[in-house]
Amino acid sequence: MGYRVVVAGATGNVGREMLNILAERQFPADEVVALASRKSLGSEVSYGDRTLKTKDLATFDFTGWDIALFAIGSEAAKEYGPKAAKAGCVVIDNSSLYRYDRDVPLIVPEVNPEAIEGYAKRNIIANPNCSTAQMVVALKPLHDRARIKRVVVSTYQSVSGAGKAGIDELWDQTKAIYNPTSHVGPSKFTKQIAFNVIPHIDVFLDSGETKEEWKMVAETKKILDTKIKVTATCVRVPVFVGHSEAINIETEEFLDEDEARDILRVSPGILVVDKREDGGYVTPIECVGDFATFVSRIRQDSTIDNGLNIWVVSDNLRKGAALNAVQIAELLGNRMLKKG
Ligand code: 11C
Repeated sequence: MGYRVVVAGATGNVGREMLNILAERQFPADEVVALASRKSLGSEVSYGDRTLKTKDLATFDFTGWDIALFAIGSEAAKEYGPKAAKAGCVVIDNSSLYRYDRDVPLIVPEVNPEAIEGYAKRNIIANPNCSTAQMVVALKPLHDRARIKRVVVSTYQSVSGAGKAGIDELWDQTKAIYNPTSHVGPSKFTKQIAFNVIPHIDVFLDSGETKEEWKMVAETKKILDTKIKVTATCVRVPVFVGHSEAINIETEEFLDEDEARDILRVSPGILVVDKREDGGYVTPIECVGDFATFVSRIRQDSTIDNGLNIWVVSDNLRKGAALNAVQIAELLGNRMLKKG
């Protein structure tokens, strides 16, 4: 006997990936339903070799369903999260709404799987921000070995992090640059994204940092260790899929770069590609469609006593969103909601 699984927001980039990954990983589902808002109602989505017709999220009865993967944004999660949870369906929510709630576990299965035990307080589990997820996967094994004190991270985030509108804007602007009769100005982004980079993701906070930067700090503390200091600069780049991060790490104990590479090579969810030669590292275009978090450019930072630099790349729609959510569902199934 398998699970009855809901995917809400099934027509969006993340929702579609959730369906793909449930099928690819052969998640033990007896039944999968795809939900969408009224405006996408009736559209069809793929689930393995099947096609599902979307149903209405607004009128859906969650009673009798085991797990709901939400890719519907904070506003909708506020309305439908408690409704599903109350009906006994465990919600795995990809929005930021519940991430900082003490009674909601925020989980990256390679890092803090034990947090799943707290799921029943609200019947809701939060999925982290994409830039945090891939970073903590890489930091965890290094922290276990040498205790990380401080992290300085600069991100290079793809436009798919801003949804379909972000993808369309990069595509349309790029084409328009080659066509002198057309012009596509900024709309989803604040400045031209084609052939440019923008040091601004999400809203500005009073501190001067952006909310995306704040999320990397707050979420790393909640998932990995409250004592780790993180400072982030988050930048949007003209890449369709795949977030990259240049991470500087200061540890309490000395960690040699060769040992760090060996540790990362055998750590869950990580693939090390680190040859010190032309092309001996991973770029975002190569990580698209993959499950792994890739780590390259592992090297000592000799400006401090215990410093390392690494380059981390992952598919933001997968490890940064849909894959992590499905891994949480697997964890929930294996440890808490056993069937059969
Ligand atoms: C971006 N990281 O690249 C964002 C997208 O809190 O789940 C995901 C936002 C979030 O724009």
